[in-house]
Amino acid sequence: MHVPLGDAPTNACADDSVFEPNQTLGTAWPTPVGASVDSIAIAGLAICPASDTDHFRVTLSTPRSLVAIASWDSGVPVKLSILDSTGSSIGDAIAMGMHATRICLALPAGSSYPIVQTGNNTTNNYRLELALVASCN
Ligand SMILES: [Ca+2]
Repeated sequence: MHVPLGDAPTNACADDSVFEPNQTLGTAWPTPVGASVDSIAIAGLAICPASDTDHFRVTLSTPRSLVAIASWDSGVPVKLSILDSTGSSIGDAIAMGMHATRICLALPAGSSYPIVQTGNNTTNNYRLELALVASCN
């Protein structure tokens, strides 16, 4: 969703309109991970407005393990989860230090959806890293 200037909160939200709208599974931003690359790092993302939830899609031709890390410079933590193709959560990231949260999960072939939100009615900017790895062990 592109937020009109008049509705923007007072802190500066990064402009991630190139990835928006991505509020739903159906509008999830299709990452190249699993297709043309094994990893990607995206900066300049924002949970903004506070009700924002960002969906990203990873589509695999064979089962792979995925590391997903969301990180931020200051402010409230963001929450990172991975949804399956039906929209059910299959894993939640856990804190990695004060300014990042991480999950490694074995994914099936097909589409899975890393999602990011704050979940506490606040905004924040963040970065997202996704990387296919040999194993989570
Ligand atoms: Ca966003």
